[in-house]
Amino acid sequence: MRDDLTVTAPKLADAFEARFGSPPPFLSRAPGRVNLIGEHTDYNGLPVFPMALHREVRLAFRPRDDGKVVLHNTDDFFPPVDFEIEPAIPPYVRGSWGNYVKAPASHLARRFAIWRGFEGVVGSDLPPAAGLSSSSALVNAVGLALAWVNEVSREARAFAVEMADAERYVGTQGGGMDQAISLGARDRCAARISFDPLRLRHVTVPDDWCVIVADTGVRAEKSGAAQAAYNRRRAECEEALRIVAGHAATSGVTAKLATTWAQLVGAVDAETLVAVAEEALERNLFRRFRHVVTEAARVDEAVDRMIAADTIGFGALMDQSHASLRADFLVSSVELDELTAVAREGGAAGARLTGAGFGGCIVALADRWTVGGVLESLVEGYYERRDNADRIDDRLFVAVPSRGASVGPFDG
Ligand code: NG1
Repeated sequence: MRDDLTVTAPKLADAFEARFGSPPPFLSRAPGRVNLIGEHTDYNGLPVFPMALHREVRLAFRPRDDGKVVLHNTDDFFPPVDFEIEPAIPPYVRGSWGNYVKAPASHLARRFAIWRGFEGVVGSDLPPAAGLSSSSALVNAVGLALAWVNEVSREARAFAVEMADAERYVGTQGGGMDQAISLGARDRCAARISFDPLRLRHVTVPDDWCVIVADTGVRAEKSGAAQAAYNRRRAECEEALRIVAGHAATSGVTAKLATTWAQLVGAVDAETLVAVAEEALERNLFRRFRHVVTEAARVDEAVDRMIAADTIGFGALMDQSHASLRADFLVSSVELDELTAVAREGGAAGARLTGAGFGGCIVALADRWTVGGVLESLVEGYYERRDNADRIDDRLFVAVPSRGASVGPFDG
């Protein structure tokens, strides 16, 4: 059985000292995230609306005088990694956690000619492969440690673009949401993130909102089968865009040919676009297209609902998002559908899968009066029924909107 996920600063410092013989001088940390709405839109250059979690990856480290990276994990399940920094670092076998360490090293060596390595210990209280971006948090924490020891600029937005690029080393053609929110989040806020250029609009989460995260317990390893499914969705979206943009231009719906989703969505309202797409696309591509266009519209609507502290309205958009991800984008699962249904029955204003899907977590919205009932329903209606209620605090928690990543002296 895996170790307790909690990694306190003293525990991390002890692990470092036991390994390297003196206290750690530096710490980098990067939070995971829960995406409130806007799924499978980021790699299409359309907005998303996530918030950073209070759960994070923490890395205690000290610089080396050579180009080696030596990194131990507080969880013995993950073997130590040890490699030389160079512009094209050969990856470990597919699925190794060490590839998320090599990803920023390889990228920063190529982009900024970094040469100095570090040694350290990393720990995390984020469940892995659960759609909470543990992978991007790790990439960010390692990237920040490398930038720190090599004196590379770490301005959040520019660094997020680099880290999004860096993570593609592992083979997933992801968008930039996870790296951006993990680096750029503000305390107590969610952020509407738009792309090309990357921008974050911070929106305070109403005080009495409770964002519940519940893990199905089914891993969605994006280094495994889910990676191919994810990359296929991305390719389908590109093809759907190309066909619909062509059709819209030749039929006079747009004045000129749109080459990006943002141009197309900016030029024509969602309803008209869906009608054009229905004529131009075969059934599967049409469903992918409809999800992307309607989800982008829901993101902007959701930002307004949050500003208005309209819990019911925001929840309804979450439900619509889940329905669209299930029926049109085909990334839900029996467990995700069941967990969202139990959350709604327990009184949640809305619930949806969060992250890429294929397993992992759901996010549900409640307020301080309904949260107790929702949590109870989830325990009784899902976890206990599946005999899955051990370590419940790691599977089911209320997320605290938290600040983005940082790096500096260990006790700083
Ligand atoms: P997960 O699998 O939840 O970390 C992935 C992508 C995001 C985004 C979502 C779907 C990576 C690192 N993350 O998130 O960019 O596309 O799926 O909205 O590839």
